[in-house]
Amino acid sequence: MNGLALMTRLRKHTTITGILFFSICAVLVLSHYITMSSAWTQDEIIVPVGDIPIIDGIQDAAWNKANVTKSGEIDIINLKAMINSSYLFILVEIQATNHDDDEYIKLLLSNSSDFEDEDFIDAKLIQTRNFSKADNRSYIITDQVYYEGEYISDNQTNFVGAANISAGNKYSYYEFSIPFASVNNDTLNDTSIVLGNTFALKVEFGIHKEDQSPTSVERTEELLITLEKKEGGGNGDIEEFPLNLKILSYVMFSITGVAFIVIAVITFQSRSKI
Ligand SMILES: [Ca+2]
Ligand SMILES: [Ca+2]
Repeated sequence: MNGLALMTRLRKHTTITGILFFSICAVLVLSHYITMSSAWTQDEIIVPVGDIPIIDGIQDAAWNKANVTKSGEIDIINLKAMINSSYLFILVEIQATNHDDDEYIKLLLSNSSDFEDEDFIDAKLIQTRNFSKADNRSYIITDQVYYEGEYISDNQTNFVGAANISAGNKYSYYEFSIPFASVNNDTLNDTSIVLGNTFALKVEFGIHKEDQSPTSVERTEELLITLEKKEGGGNGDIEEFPLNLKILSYVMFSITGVAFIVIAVITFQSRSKI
């Protein structure tokens, strides 16, 4: 083999190695980006008219009429939402490997579709105690308001909530009944909930033992919920989820990336044969 042939072969190997290295890096970066960004499987949902659930921390049949979305990587958070004429009902299911006796769920509610920190003026907290012990399991509920960078208790709690654990699967359930503005229009401390409007919402999941600071706090990305408003009422058939543009953009980006890599390899191989 002469020097020119050796140089050509070395250049070919270097280029193939470079393309492979670039491809692996691109896949790793892309997969990491998808993991970090895929907060909700549906990050915009229409909240349909459903049934009235019993607020007891148990997932009853009424929730079959709710729309649902999922978040989380290790601790899975399933969120179901539906309305009747006066209340927004939200069920949060936590599929955690190990539940803590002092775990809590806090719903953070924006007064609109805006989702800067200061837009989430309202928080509904369900704090559990002795949660793994069926005999003395309990919970407390607190309405909160965002004030100077933190959530403090409202003067009045304007929602009903309950928490429990399913005996069958050990998941924990947090059930909320939140009144519309027509029932409670406390625009200083609470989100003013109106049919047809879109609200941003986040779910905070953590552990808060008495007289200690919260630990293991996980907060989802924002979820946009639009309260269904049907002309003339009706029983509110569940609507299809809107197209998730974020996930669609990931798929299109991935396909374009793979196509680019294939074209680059074919082009190089064609040149090397000339
Ligand atoms: Ca229930
Ligand atoms: Ca509040």
